[in-house]
Amino acid sequence: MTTMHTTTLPTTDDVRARVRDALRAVGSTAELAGPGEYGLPASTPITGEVLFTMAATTPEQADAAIAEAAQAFTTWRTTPAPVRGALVARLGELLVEHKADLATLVTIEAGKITSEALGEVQEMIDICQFAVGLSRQLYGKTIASERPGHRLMETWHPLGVVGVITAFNFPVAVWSWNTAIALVCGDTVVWKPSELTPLTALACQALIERAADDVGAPRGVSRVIQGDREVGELLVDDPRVALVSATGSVRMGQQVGPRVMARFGKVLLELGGNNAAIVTPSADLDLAVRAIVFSAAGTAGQRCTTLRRLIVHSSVADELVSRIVAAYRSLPIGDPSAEGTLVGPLIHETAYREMVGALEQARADGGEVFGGERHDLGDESAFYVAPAVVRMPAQTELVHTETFAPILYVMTYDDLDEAIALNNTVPQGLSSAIFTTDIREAERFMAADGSDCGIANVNIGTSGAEIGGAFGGEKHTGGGRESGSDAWKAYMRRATNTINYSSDLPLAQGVHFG
Ligand code: UN1
Repeated sequence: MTTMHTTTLPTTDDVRARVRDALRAVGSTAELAGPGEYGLPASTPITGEVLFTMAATTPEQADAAIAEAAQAFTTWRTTPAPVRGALVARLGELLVEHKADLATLVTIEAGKITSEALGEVQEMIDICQFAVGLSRQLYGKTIASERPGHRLMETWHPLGVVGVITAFNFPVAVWSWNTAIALVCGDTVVWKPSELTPLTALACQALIERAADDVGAPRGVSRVIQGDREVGELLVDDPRVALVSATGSVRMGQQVGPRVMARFGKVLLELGGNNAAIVTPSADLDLAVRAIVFSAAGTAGQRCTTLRRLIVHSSVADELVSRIVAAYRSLPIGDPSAEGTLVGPLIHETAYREMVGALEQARADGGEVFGGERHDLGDESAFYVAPAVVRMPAQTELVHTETFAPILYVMTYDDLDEAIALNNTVPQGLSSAIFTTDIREAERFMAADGSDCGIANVNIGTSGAEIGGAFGGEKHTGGGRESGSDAWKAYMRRATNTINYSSDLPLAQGVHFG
């Protein structure tokens, strides 16, 4: 594949200057030192180089951050929810004002193209608006009591400190999904961002502190701690942290989940995906090709919702694959901050090595690989690759594994039951889609014996969900739900109240006692 996009990469010094400007604009006063000075490097996949270094949070500082959040909780939990909403409303305003600054940092740290980086910040603005409305809608139920003169009801109360652990690929949106909802629910937050994206975290922290100052909320409502895995483990093991909401790999979730549960903390896990789309003979192929290319090659294949498997009816497979390969050939690959680029870099060399390894295995399994080669843009430590399409003879063991890179495996089917079985026969259960104009097929896909994923779409791709729905998936994806719908319930505790307004004491279930 010979996609040529003639952007040259910016110099690392140029990228550094953009970071300084963006951080200054959002009001961050964080100290940034040169490479080699401190333990926590801030790099960019655009050139693959270290931009700055920062001091990682020490265990003592992390302890103090959790203590501050726990202290803030003692007043925040009784602050009326609509007043809490005012803080999130202010955060939303600041995000509107600084949308471009934050998107610049997302592009620099995560390598997202500008449009997708702006979209990620828009997702933050959207969740803030949702959460502000929610701050007046934290409804409980009133339930019919079996006893005369009694009333049963549910009340929802804040949980405590929420530990938020996020991944590099959505360095700001996932923090905001958790934080906006947690704050209106009366919780306070301590955030451990990916060690690959410390700069965007500094910017978010500056904005939430400004918002807190502007509305008179304690800064302790939202703290950030930075560093590698050990720093995150402090949240996982701390009994003051009531809920750990973690986004990342299945392996990470397998460690975090049991550790939090062992101390009877709550967990909300949003882990790997291995998302498939079924393309039926009745599908609108023009629409399907556009949706598939965005879902599979967008964000250079580095979303948890990225389309990784295509299950195509054998009657349309050849045509569909050749149209996808042709579309892939025209995708401009290069500097994600340059206009017109559609595919930016992989996050680091390890991601590239994993992609190469998966493609080698695919060939060994009898797969036919289109694309996947590295693009040399003059910087050895940056990893730009052409997205790959692989026609597989079967859904092998390899296809059951999530490789966080732009590889789309294509399998064929003849019968819809077989296609749905292929969709479901992977350990992960995040997102899925069907392309069809046949209502029976669409409904079947969404029925109880259809897709087993948390997201099951019709005639749109697997990625790019709106914040209004609950986001998350089943099986190895972890079962958690974040952002919209009633996902807020995971951030609160429920009390069932039975109120006796009679002067008798009837016992439930007809029990007589004395
Ligand atoms: C993720 O990749 O962790 O649905 C989140 C989407 C985005 C969120 C992805 N709204 O693709």
